[in-house]
Amino acid sequence: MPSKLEALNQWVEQIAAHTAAASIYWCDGSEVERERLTALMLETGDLHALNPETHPDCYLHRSHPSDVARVEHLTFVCTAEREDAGPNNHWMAPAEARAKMHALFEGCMRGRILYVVPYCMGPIDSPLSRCGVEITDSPYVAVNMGLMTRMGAAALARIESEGHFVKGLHSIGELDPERRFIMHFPESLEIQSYGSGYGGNALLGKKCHALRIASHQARGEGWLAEHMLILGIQTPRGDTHYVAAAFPSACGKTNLAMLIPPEGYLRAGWKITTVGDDIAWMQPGPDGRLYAINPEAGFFGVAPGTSASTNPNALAMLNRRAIFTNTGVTADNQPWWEGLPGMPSKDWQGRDFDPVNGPAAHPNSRFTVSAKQCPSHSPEAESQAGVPISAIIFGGRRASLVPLVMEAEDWSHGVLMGASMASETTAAATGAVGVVRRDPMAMKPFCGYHFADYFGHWLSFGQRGLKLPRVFNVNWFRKGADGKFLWPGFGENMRVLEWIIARCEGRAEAEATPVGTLPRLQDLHLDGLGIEAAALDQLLAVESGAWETELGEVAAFLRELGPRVPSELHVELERRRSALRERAAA
Ligand code: GTP
Ligand code: SPV
Ligand code: MN
Repeated sequence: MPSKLEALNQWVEQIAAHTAAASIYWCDGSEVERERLTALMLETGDLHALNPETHPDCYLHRSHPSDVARVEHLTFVCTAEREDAGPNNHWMAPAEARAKMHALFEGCMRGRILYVVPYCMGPIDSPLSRCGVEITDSPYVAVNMGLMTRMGAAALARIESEGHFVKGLHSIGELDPERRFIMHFPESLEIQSYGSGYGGNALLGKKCHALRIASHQARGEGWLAEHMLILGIQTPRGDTHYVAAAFPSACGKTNLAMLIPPEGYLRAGWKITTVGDDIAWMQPGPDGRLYAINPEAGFFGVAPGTSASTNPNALAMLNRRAIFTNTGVTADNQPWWEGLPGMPSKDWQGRDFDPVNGPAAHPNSRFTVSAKQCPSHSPEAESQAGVPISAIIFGGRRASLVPLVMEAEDWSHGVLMGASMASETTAAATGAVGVVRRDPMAMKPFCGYHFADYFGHWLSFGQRGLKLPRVFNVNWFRKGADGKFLWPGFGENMRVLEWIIARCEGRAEAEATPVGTLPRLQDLHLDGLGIEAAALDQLLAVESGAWETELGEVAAFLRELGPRVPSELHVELERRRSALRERAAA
């Protein structure tokens, strides 16, 4: 008997029969197993070994060229009532979705091994953690789940003792974009994904479980499942503040989570530690503060742009025991992407590199690696209770308008700030890149229920008598007239974090504006930064007219979400709009 849990065995048997799998393999998460599956994939060509001297135990996976990113147009939330999924999700009636998926899965694993992947999102012994089982016919998915989650025997033991788990069913199918769907059934805690092997579509513990399903559960249970990094900031006085930050896909979470402070800060005794780079589950603790865990155990990070100058911590963790997906390679078989020194020899499709074909690495090429390999990895990532959050930061890619940093007046204003977020689209999802769209709390692709209800859930935390974090908004991506970024970003973002922490400690000055409270130039620590005064003025400017237009668009966006939007949010927004009008008139 593979498991002590009869319901699990029965489900596996039933899927194996329906998909006509050749055999069933229960993953135990051991090192021997990882080696065995890796050897198998080297044989089938799913993986290519990289240079064993420079990159021991590192492999390259080249995906199908049409299967390189999340597919939001093929991702559905299948609630009984259409309204519950909201206008922010694609919806399909559960019965229709089940019938469609039943037909696709029928016989799809003929000749293939069915892998049973038990996993735990969060530390194995934490009451905040949740478990799932993914059935997949992809050994690449099984091995990636081994890096990204607590996968195997310990997770299975927890599932057996709890008696319930999120059911995830996945097949790469034919990798045909016409036969590709990612279906979520939040009301019965099920996920069915067909036709893609790409991360967010196929590693079901990540976006499907830890965000879409978990956000739905969190609403019912009074907690938050968010698209947020978690980092620790140790101050020269020796205390540590934890910060959670929501930026949309490919907008800088991994980079901020692993930040190395500029030299002067290091000398003064500042230190950054990494708890997570993509997802945070947050819950009020007994002291009324919000406590966060990172449900993941690894990083599935964007490769292009990762370099010794932008993210040395990431580079240092990627020289062993890592999987690269859709990067290029150098002549001596090292992984290569735009931003690294040297030259590519082959591109992400395995062709001889030719700039005519575009970049050598796919813009959404990624690495998978255990979080423990990161030099800034925080031991608190294993904490059962999670870490107390002092500040929540929202941010996006905005070439204009949005200042470098501002603080919300209070929790309701902070919720409005998050709900008002917009950002340029990136290569993390298929479709146009660089188009500004509304992406509230960086959850547009990931919220498993109606955004109006989601905003209401966020606001409800303000009514629970909690010691909530302060809320901020940042923008590293403001551009000047020459089209270049005004702010150097990366390690220099420490200067903004310092002000944020000082605000949390009640030590920093600022100036209130209708859209948020901003530091004045003298409130930021800017020595040695070497950017022009005019650029700094632009980065810290709040232009009334342009903001009136922006908030008019936010009002239209909230109206489009319909009558379920809490009136408190409308009131908060109108207060800001009339203050802007008064300011413009003055
Ligand atoms: P997902 O994994 O898709 O959720 O993305 P992420 O939010 O973790 O994004 P990541 O940190 O991987 O950054 C994506 C891209 O933005 C990379 O190419 C980075 O080099 C770039 N980037 C990150 N931080 C900064 C910054 O401070 N300034 C600038 N200009 N670019 C940045
Ligand atoms: C994102 O797109 O936000 C990611 C990568 O973090 S994926 O897991 O593929 O969704
Ligand atoms: Mn993400």
